[in-house]
Amino acid sequence: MVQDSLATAFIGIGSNLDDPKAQVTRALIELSALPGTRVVAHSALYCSPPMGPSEQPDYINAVAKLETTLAPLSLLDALQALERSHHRVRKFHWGPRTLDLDILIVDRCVFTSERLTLPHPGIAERAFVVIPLYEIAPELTIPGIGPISRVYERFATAVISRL
Ligand code: A4P
Ligand code: MG
Repeated sequence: MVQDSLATAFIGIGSNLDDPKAQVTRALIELSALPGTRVVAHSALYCSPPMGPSEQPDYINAVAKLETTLAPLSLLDALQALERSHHRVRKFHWGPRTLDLDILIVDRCVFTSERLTLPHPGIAERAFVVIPLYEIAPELTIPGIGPISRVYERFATAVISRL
């Protein structure tokens, strides 16, 4: 569903299979081609060891800031179609993937429904989300959580490198 109003959304992008840097770079271009959508900023690419099962390659992550007329569930549909077009296969929880696109934040939305929770659960616990998000939006307040600057401070010693 396309709504008249423009929403600001932050998208977490992750990959650890089949040339992850190229997967993330291609996803940034594809996001800007979604209907009614512009990528207004994106972070650098970051590399970090896997959270969860450790027998999988390191991840490349980035965060993009969108302006979009897509309603949140339509945005989720569009992102899942992009994941499928990158041949994502779900094998096990937190397993390796060619492309993961998470809706981190949409405006000030705080809600849980069957298919979508906003902000994305665990947003404040993941260095690979908080560090690129802070890079592009240091003044952001995460709805229901607080200023990102406070959250960012907790990751001073996180193992993650900016490419
Ligand atoms: N869903 C609910 N809310 C959302 C939302 N805000 N955005 C539902 C996107 N999807 C949302 O998603 C499962 C279901 O969640 C969807 O069908 C949707 O209806 P998924 O992408 O298959 O699940 P996932 O990615 O395995 O789990 P989750 O909880 O998104 O975990 P993460 O945070 O993506 O963790 N290590 C490093 N270093 N870097 C990574 O990027 N990623 C993961 C996965 C594990 N370890 C990692 C990384
Ligand atoms: Mg995910």
